[in-house]
Amino acid sequence: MSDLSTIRREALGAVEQAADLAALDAARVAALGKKGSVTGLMKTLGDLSPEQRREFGAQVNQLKAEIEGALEARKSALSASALAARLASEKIDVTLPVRPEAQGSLHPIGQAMDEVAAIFGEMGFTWADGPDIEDDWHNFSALNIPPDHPARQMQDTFYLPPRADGTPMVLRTHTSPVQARTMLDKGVQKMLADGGSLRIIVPGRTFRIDNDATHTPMFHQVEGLVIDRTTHMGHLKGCLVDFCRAFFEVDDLPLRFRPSYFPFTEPSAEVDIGCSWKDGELRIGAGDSWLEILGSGMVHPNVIANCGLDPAIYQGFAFGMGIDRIAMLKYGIPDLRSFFDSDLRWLRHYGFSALEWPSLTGGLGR
Ligand code: 2U9
Repeated sequence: MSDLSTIRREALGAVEQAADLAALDAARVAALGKKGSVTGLMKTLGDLSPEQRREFGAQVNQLKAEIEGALEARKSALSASALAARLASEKIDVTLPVRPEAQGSLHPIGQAMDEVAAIFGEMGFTWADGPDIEDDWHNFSALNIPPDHPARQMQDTFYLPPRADGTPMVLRTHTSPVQARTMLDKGVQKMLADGGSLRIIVPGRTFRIDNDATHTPMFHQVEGLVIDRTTHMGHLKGCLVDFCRAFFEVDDLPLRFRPSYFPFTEPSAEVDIGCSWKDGELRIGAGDSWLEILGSGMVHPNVIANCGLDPAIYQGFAFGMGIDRIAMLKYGIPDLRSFFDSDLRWLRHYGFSALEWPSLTGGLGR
């Protein structure tokens, strides 16, 4: 009897004190396992008289059931507290702000191109692309640049090995061959014949043999072209006035159109914007100085004819500007060559958010 109550106390105590599932299993084995204390009591039953066996057997069975119940209860308690501990330690605060991700930025030249595209996009222009490597006909001849023109000279133009058929090849010296290719396109010619207007801008890389403080051998241009039956010099002026005021974000920006000469336009005009200098700093807007920004003109009838259209029917204007230059002016970047150094500190300083697309309504710059 004293055995029974000692075994009960020890077995239930071990169950109660088990701090984890492993300790609980050890308590189970100690009482109910093959060599356990309760199992040991079961083994003594055979030595008892039938009467004692009935009475003592019932007590041992009851003890066994009691221990099993205690084991089950302790097991649920331990599992519940283990779960509670895990829930507490793995808690996620969904209200915390997200960690900042390292993010790249847009190069000022790409930004300037996107801003220019946003402005001309509002005026109905689409973005046209073409190859960096051109044949001599699209880069020069189509544009009314004669064979002896200085721009064709070896010192100015990167010549590449000729094509298999002997055609001289160049790195394009301007984006103009893209306009020529567009005018030659049969679908575009049909659209014009049906009474439509061609309005494209051509942003892209251009190449000239030139390398000093204000020239790099690779630079960027945006050119534009409008062709239909009625577009005239007044449209050219209105379009470029609107563009310059939108791009430099100065509503009353004065513009000056100066007569000029390009082989591909007649008449031609260079466009200056008003500015002033104070303590060596440039301010764009009405002032006592002028900055040259654009070249422009009415497309030369020879160019219209070279590009497969009848100059007696079609006319229009074209313009061109250096993107690197207008980006330097707008963003206050003093050195042209820094654009192409790939200096990460410079890029972080002058770069633009890749997630904010420039628009006239949403804002052009940062
Ligand atoms: C076609 C017809 C006409 C493109 C034009 C300019 C004037 C011009 C320069 C500005 C500075 C180039 O970046 S720059 O060096 N461009 O002044 N470009 S009109 O005229 C065209 C082009 C293609 C078929």
